[in-house]
Amino acid sequence: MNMSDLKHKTLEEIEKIASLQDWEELRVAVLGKKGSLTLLMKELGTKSPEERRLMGAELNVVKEAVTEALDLRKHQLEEADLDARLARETLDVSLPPRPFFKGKIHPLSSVMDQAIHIFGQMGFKVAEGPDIEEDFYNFTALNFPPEHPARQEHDTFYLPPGADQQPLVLRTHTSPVQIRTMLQEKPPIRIIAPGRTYRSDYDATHTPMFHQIEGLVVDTHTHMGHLKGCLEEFCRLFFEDPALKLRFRPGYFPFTEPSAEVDIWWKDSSWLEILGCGMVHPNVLRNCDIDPDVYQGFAFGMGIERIAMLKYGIEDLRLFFDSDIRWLNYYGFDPEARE
Ligand code: 2NL
Repeated sequence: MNMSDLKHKTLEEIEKIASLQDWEELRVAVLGKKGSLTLLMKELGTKSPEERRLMGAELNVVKEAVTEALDLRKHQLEEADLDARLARETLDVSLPPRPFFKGKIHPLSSVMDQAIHIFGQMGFKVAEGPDIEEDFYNFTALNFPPEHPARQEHDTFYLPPGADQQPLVLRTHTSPVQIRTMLQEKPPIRIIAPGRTYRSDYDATHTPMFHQIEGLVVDTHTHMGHLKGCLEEFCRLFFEDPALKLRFRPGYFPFTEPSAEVDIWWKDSSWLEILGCGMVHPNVLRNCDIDPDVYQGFAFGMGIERIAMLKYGIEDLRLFFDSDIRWLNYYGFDPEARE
């Protein structure tokens, strides 16, 4: 077959290719290792220089034309393939989505985060400490007398003493975190201590594990006005009511003097107690090597469960810890929601 016939025959065949598979077969038959054009190229070596020059030039022209025709046909076949697929595959946008389950943030975690955020904006830093505490940090340093009822086996979870024979307890409040901070850092101190706390109590309004946030400010001119302003600001921001009314009643804690209980005026109907506070007792400051003639402090403590129940109308404390996924789905918070 002469060169011109080969060219026309091949171009005709390319024109007739109907599938990408056929295309690949033809390419191999023409341009592959043993393809018709390849073999002709190889034959050049056996020709005289004169013939080689003439045939070589001709062959190159044929190869170029064939290659170009192959490329074009491949492109056409791919386009046709895609068109066929687009016509065949349709997307039914009316199909219902598959159900998917998104986790929720536990209301206690959310309330804790909210409180930390508010106090953070006021300049408080978060301090943390161990859940298992030494008796000294949990009671003694906080001016609890040895015979105080809270120290009784009955109310506090005691653990076998540690290596140094110090009695160990599950902390009954987060105050020991603040004792540790006062022993380690010099005033001015402005911290909150959020975390788990434990008391041997279980009924409709008490669980053996619960959560607290305590706050502590120690500086040279700290007074009750600062305490009242700080708590009023917190309560108004937390309960999202800029006009929320607060009432400070006299109270008693071994670690503050004077001490106060704070109530908020709730839903135009009644006073509700939400936290306790006071000026840090001079004995507590002394126990932490802080001179009460130079420094004063205010402190407060509140139960996270309590303020969460009030804010979100959660009726039963025990539901917080039942791990009922339906409850969590209802009362929990969307982790993707942004304020
Ligand atoms: C409450 C009352 C309170 C404190 C906690 C505190 C901590 C130190 C020194 C002095 Cl280191 N006071 N904490 C003070 C007053 C009240 O908690 O009803 N908590 C749920």
